[in-house]
Amino acid sequence: MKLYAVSDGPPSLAVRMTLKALDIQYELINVDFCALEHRTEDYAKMNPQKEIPVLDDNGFYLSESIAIMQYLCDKYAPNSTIYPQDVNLRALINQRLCFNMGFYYNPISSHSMAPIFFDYKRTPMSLKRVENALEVFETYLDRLGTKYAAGDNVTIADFALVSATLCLEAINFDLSPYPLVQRWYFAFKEEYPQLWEIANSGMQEIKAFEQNPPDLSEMNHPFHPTRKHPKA
Ligand SMILES: N[C@@H](CCC(=O)N[C@@H](CS)C(=O)NCC(=O)O)C(=O)O
Repeated sequence: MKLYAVSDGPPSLAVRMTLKALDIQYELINVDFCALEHRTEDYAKMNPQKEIPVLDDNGFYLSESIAIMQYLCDKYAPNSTIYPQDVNLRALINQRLCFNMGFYYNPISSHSMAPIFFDYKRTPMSLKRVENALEVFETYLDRLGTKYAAGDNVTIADFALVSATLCLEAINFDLSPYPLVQRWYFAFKEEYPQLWEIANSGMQEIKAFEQNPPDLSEMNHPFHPTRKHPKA
């Protein structure tokens, strides 16, 4: 099994945490985002979205981190507590995964990563969207009253949400107005040091880029705001 991953990419880190939690052996293939290794036509054969990560399980190619995490659990650890079979537990985990993908990670990534890698600006609006996402996560934790995002056991939903939240730590974002989010995040670090080690390696890289941004003029990424459309 091979995982094409970017070392500081939250979706890649969430998948790597899943592989580690399930003790699955695999080959980690580092994709160099700044060198645009994921924008090539060869890469697009594995994932036409040209996004990282991609799993290659003996010729079965799968992209989208949620789908990959669910596949790994279903195929290799169907009785695991990180993605249990119980319909209601699983529904809540799936809800939190969708929440992360559709509501939480996007504003966080736009506020933390896009200014570093694409030269977009941090604005009052991007900040408000992050605050809104954190408020909702705080509410979910409050209403469920559990240690982790979908129950008292850690699940793949926590891997996704931790990976998103670490982007905020990397830019020194103050989580103290969200005490339950902060408690959940610290509990994960403390209870799962081996999984946190994976997340932390990405967090440290983002932190270093935040302090010393990559040369975007060299990168020429198609999403860069000043890059002209190739057909223009
Ligand atoms: N929904 C995808 C998102 C993956 C994603 O956004 N990956 C980033 C790297 S962290 C990427 O490949 N972006 C493509 C680009 O910006 O060129 C997933 O969860 O796997």
